[in-house]
Amino acid sequence: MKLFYAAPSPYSRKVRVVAYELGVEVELVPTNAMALDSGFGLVNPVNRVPALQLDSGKVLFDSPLICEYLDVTYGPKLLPLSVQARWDTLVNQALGDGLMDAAVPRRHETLRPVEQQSAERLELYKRSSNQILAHLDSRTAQLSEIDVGTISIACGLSYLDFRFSQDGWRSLHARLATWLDAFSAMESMRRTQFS
Ligand SMILES: N[C@@H](CCC(=O)N[C@@H](CS)C(=O)NCC(=O)O)C(=O)O
Repeated sequence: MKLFYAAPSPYSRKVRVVAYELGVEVELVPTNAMALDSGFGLVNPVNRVPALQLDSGKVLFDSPLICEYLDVTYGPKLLPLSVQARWDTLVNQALGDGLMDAAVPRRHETLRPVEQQSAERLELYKRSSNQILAHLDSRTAQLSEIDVGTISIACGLSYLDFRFSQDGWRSLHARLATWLDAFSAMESMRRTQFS
């Protein structure tokens, strides 16, 4: 199996951590999805990383779908089978993805020339992050399992450290920061650090 990924992509990291926790070996294919001449659209028509190409040639994309495929095929381990726990895990995954969905476009916005940046957009991205951080901080005690949800949250928070440490989210949400530090000690997190 080939995983088309980017080292700074939090969605890619989520899938890599899930694969590691499941003991699945994937061939990593570094991919710059943003390059207009990459040809990556022939692999993934949505043109985003991560994308998982199975040995059959079939390509799966969108990180929640890839994580579900991996857990159904090599688990179950990271997506609970009982209905209530599964919903809780999927909600947590959506919260982690929500952090990424705000932080990744914010990063792209900040890379544009200053005079072309939208102050309103930047504010909206920050608001989304801040709301998710406050929500998670009040629920840190419930983040006790290692599953797709907590992996997504950890990757989303680490991405904030990677790109926006100047926000100082750690000092505002000390419980969540302590949780992330403990989670990040796992081998799967240490082996997939952003670069
Ligand atoms: N919902 C997608 C989001 C993936 C995504 O946005 N990936 C970014 C990199 S972090 C990307 O490939 N962007 C390229 C583009 O938008 O052209 C997922 O969960 O996999």
